[in-house]
Amino acid sequence: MANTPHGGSLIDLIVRDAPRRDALVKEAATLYSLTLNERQLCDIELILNGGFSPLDGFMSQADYDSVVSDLRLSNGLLWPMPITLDVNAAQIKAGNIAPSTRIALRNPQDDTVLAILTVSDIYTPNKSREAAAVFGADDVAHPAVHYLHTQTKEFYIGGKLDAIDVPVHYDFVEHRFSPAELRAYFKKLNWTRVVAFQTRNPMHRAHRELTVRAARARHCNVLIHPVVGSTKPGDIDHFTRVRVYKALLPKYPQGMASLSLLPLAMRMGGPREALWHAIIRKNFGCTHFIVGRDHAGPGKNSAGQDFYGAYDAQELVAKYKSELDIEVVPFQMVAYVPESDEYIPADEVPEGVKTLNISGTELRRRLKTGAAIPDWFTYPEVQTILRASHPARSAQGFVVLFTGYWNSGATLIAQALQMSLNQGGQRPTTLLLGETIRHELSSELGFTKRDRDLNISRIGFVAAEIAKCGGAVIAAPIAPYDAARIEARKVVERAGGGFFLVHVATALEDCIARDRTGTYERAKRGEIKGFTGIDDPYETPTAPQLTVDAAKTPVSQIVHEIILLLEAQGYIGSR
Ligand code: PPS
Repeated sequence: MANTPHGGSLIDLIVRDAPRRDALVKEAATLYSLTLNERQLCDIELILNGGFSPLDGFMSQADYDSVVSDLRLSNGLLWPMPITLDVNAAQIKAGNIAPSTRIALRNPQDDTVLAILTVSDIYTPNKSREAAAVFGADDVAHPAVHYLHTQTKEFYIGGKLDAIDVPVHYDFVEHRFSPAELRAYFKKLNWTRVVAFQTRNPMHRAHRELTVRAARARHCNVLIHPVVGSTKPGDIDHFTRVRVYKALLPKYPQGMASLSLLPLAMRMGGPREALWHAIIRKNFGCTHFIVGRDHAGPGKNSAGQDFYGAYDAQELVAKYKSELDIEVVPFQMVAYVPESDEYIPADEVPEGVKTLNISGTELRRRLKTGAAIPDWFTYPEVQTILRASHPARSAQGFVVLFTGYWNSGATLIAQALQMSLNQGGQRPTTLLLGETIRHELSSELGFTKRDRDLNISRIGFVAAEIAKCGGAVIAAPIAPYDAARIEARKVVERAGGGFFLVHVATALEDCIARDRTGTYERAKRGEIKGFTGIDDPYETPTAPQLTVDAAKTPVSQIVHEIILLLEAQGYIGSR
C-alpha cells in the first residue's frame, strides 16, 4: 500500500475539476491573466497534481504567517515552506485584484491557462522576517533569500485554485509521474515499501551503494526521485542528469529501482527543505525517505560559513518524526576503500584504512580539463554521458575576435590562422571577415556607432552559436568600440565558448602606407564619411589576450603566437 498523503487525502485538483474544465477555459478567456515565472510554474504543477497536498492554492496570509513562524498551516498541520504568489502594485491595479477577484494563471512557456485563482487576500510580506525564519538568515548569499529580495514582487496574493491543465512537458515524458500515477505504478509493480532518494546531482557508484543499503536495511524498493525544476545555480542541467539516472537503473538488481522526475523548484532551505521534501515524497506514495548530510544545503553565507550544520536537516526531521508519517532514513555516507575495492559506510571504516573520494567540485574540474575520472568513482556509461555534455577544452568551441584599424593586417592573419587550424583538423573553423559579415549579415547597416555596435553584436551572436556546437570562429571586423567587444565576449562565454581578443595594433600610418586601394585617401578627402582613424574613433582594447603589430611582425609569427595561446588554454592539441 502506498503511503497516505499528507493531511489524509490526495488533493488532485486536475481530477476534481475535470468535469468543469470546458466552462473554466471559457471563463479564463474573460479574466485578467498573470503569467507565472519558472518557480511559480513548478509550484503550481505540484499544487494542481497533489504533490503539495493538502495545499489547494497559494497561501493566504494566515497560512503564510503560521508557516513562517511555526512550520505549520493555520489548521496546525505540519508544513515548513511558504508557497506564495507574488504580484506588484501595477498588476493589482491592472487586474483590479481584490478579495474574490478571479485571475487566470498562465504558463510562461506556451501561454496556456493552467488554473483560475480566486483571490482570498492580498498582503505585504516582511521579506527579512521570512528570510530569517525560513532560511535561517537574511543574507543574500543564500539563493532563496537572494530570490526573495531581487525577484519577488512586493505583495502576495492568496487563494484557492480551480484546475484547468498541468504544464505540458516534452522531455523524458515517460519518467514524469503525478502522485496518482506513481501510486498506481507502485501498485502495478506490487511495491509496498518504497524508499525515495532526492537528488539534484548526477549519481555515481556511492549513490547506488547507499540507496541499495537503505533498501536492504528497510526491505524497500528504491525510487530515484530527482528534482528537475529549478535547483542550485551552477548545477549540472537536468537533461544530462536524467540521462545519467537512466544509465544507472540497470545497475540495480532485479528491477529494484525506478525513476520518476520531480518538477520541484528547490529553495536550498536545508532543514526546512528536508521536511518539505519528506512531505512531498509521502504525497507521491513513498513510505521511506533518505535524508543526507547537508540536505538541500545552499553553501556558504556571506561570512564564509555554512548556512546550516551538516546534520541540522536530519535533526529537524527527527524532531517531527511522529507527525511526518514517512520513515526518514538518515543517509549513511559511504566511502570507497581501495584496499578491498568496495564502498562501506564511513563510520564502519576501520582505523587507519585509507578511503578515497572525489568531491563535486573536483569532478567538475576534471570534466572541464578532461582529466581522468576513475572507474571506482563512476560507471563508464555515466562517464560517457557526462563527458558528452561537458567536453574537455580540446573539444569546446572558441572565438578569436580580431580588432584594429582597417587594413591593419587582421584579415591576412585571420586567413592564415584558419589555414593553421584546418591543418590541425581538431574542429570545424568558420572565418567571419568584415567584408563577409557586411555582405551576408549586416548589409543594411552603415557606420554610425549604433550600426557598428549592432554589427559586432550580430557577429557575437553567430560566433556564440557556432562555439556552442564546438566550432572555432575567427572574426575580423574593425570593431572599434570597447563596450561592443566586451558584450561579444559575454555572449560567447555564456554559450560556453572560449573568447580571445587579439588587438592588431598596427599603427594608423602603417595601415595608410600599406593601402594600395586609395580608400584612406578617399576618406581623407571626405569622400567616405566617418572612416575609422580618419574622422571616426577607435578605442584601444582594455584587456586583449594578445596585442600584435602586423607592420613589425611576420604573419606566420603572429599566427604562431595565437596557436601558443590556444594551446596554453587547452583548446588545441591533446594533453
Ligand atoms: S565595424 O566598425 O567593425 O562594424 O566595421 P567593419 O564591419 O569591419 O567594416 C569595415 C569595412 O567597411 C568599409 N567601410 C568603412 N570602414 C570604416 N569606416 C567607414 N566609414 C567605412 N565605410 C566603409 C571598410 O573599407 C571595410 O571594407 P572591407 O571590404 O571589409 O575591407
